[in-house]
Amino acid sequence: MHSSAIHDGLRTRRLGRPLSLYERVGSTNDVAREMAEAGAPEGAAVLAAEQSGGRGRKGRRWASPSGGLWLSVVLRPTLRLEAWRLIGFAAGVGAATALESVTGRTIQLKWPNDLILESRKVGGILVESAGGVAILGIGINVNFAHDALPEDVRRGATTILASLGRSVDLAVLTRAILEQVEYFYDLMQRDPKTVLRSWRMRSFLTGQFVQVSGLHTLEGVAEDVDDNGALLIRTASGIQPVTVGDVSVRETRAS
Ligand code: BT5
Repeated sequence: MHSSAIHDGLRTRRLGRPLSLYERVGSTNDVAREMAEAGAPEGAAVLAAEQSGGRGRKGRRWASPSGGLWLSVVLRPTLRLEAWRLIGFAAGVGAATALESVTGRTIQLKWPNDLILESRKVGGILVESAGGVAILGIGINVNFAHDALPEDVRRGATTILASLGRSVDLAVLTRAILEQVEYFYDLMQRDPKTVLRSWRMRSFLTGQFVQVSGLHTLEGVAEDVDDNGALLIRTASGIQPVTVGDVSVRETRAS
């Protein structure tokens, strides 16, 4: 793909300007970080056909075979530091809106950063901040078969091709993502409550009995996400806000 395939008709002011395309990189977040250190403006973006060292949170591996959408964007937010954690929520709402418009399927969001299609993970978001810059990474399993994923992630994961039974146009999807993420990122700086309201409407966990492993392990019913982006869990000893951690849905409530 040539970058003009994405640029032609791109309706953003900053995101994707410029956009660098690569066949294969280690991690697009590392390439974007280097671009930011060399002075790239807010919105500069990197898209790779394949990543050999894609990563998730806490250094976890992110499988990135050819046919996926592996994108990173340089952001230079002028937010209070506490508000930086909302970047991932704005990006989640934007990416979900875009993916939904291109596929016609409902996309949910699983706290803190997963895109969910038919109860399985179809994408993830990784925000890495340092030195006044946030690198926003978005990964979506698009045009590759389910068995192109490593065996240990298959059970909880899906791809657009596997779910729809057809490919989608990556240039169209990339454009939609840049446009929607820009919209919700800008909205977040003016009106974070509205972004969080949109996030809650897509929440996969709300009402489910979950187990959280983070600083502490706890179990309870996921109630809501508060205005700081914390997940609220109703436990036997009351509502507990969770700011970091991983959540799994429990099939049955432990008695
Ligand atoms: C994430 O982390 O979900 C964030 C993923 C961000 C990937 C993008 S791609 C562009 C940019 N460049 C990068 O190097 N990264 C970003 P986390 O919540 O920590 O989830 C990681 C876990 O998801 C792994 O431990 C696996 O269990 C599972 N996993 C790995 N690859 C997957 C895939 N392709 N699809 C679904 N699940 C996957």
